[in-house]
Amino acid sequence: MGRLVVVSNRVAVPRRGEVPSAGGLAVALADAFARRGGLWFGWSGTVAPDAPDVVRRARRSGVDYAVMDLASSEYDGFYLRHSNATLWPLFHFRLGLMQYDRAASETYRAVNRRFAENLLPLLKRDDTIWVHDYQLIPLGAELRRLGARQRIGYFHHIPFPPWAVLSTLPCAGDLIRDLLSYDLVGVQTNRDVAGLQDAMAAGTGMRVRPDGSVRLRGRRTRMAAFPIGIATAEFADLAREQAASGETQRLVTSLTGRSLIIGAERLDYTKGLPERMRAFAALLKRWPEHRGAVTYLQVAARSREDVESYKELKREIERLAGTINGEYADADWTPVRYVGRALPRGTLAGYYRVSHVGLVTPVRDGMNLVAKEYVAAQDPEDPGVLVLSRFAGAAESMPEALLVNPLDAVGVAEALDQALRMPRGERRARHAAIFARLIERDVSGWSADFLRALEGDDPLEDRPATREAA
Ligand code: GDG
Repeated sequence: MGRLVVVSNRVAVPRRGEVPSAGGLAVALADAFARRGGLWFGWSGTVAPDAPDVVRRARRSGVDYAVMDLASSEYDGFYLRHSNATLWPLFHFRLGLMQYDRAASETYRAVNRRFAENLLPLLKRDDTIWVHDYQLIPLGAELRRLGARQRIGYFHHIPFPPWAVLSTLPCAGDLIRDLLSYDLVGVQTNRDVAGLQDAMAAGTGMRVRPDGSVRLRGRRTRMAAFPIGIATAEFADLAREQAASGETQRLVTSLTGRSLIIGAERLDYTKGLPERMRAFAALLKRWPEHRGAVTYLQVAARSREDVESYKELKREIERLAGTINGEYADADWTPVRYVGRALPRGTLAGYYRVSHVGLVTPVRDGMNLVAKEYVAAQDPEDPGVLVLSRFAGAAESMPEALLVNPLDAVGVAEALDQALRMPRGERRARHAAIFARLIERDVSGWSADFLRALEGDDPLEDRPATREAA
């Protein structure tokens, strides 16, 4: 078996002796790297006015890392503009927020070409290459252009919209044709497979075969769903330990017996934060018995602050939190507690465990790992209730959560009211069903499934589009 070569936009090289960061891709790939060794290639995170075109190498815990810097103009065109202000809103169905700039789309392609040129000399003939996410869609095509013959797979972490949405991007045809350079294109859910196949058929005019593949000049590109999971058992252990910590107990004491609703995410307009604040306000307005009886804690980690729409979002959420508190607070009760920065992973795990409701209501999300972490963190004997947007990929495998439309403030408020009153027996039954699935389909299973399919021993024809639907 050859090496695994992973390419992702941002690569955090662990410091010497440091354990790779908990959560994220590092955990998902740890098993595969440990089994077969490998190389992780991508952007270092450093921006320099005229970044020299060099690749820096490091070896940590059996994994080779190779990273390159971006020049300021590349960071602007490739990252800030085309990736974050064009593709991110487009793939999340937010056409009103999408900005398009021809020069930035050319820089996006040029950076993908430079990634390919720098990666090619590091490759061995029997490597398996796994490319991650929308910043790098053209990378497979650029590698093929340079002669790469290895198996190359692509996993798309965010939603895949149908052609009617995707085609609003002037260069959509190029992007969809780029996908034909991969042997396998993985997405999160059945809904995304449908979007991808629709875009593939309409954008290229090619026929999608019943097995979910297309063929072009002797290459077969397969398309299937691989719903990403979390390190379920580890997160459950972490939450159990942290619940007893002084920090978590301080939170519990501060609630003075009130119920806790919790939300935590990157501050991003896809996560539905203003909509969620309005839903909480609707709960207090329509069900006065919850006034003074429930506290809503929202953690919003700063993200992409160089992009204008993110600055506006931050101001809007701060205004909404202030308005709700101004209207409903008492001298001894603040309805909304807003923390505008990231908290340590363990702290969040402990907070999830002592809360009564997890409120996860993105307006669109590829999967949403917070929903999975929230369920994993609960005490199985007395679990909290997950209120989840039906537009998160996670909803496809969590029918026992209270599924809501995040745009319907009153509907979300009804679900909150139901969650706050739910009897313990029902909470336990709903939690047990979801938790069993999270254990069965955890993150190491996800990467193993994808690689098995990419390397050919898994006939996708023999199974439904997602195993979770089986
Ligand atoms: C993309 C897709 C897809 C959040 N706040 C804090 C914190 N987090 C952690 C969570 C979770 C991770 O960040 C976020 O993952 P999500 O899946 O929720 O969202 P994205 O960052 O948008 O990720 C998404 C994912 O890729 C994987 O394929 O599910 O749909 O958009 O692990 O716990 N961590 C800490 N402090 C915080 O305040 N430490």
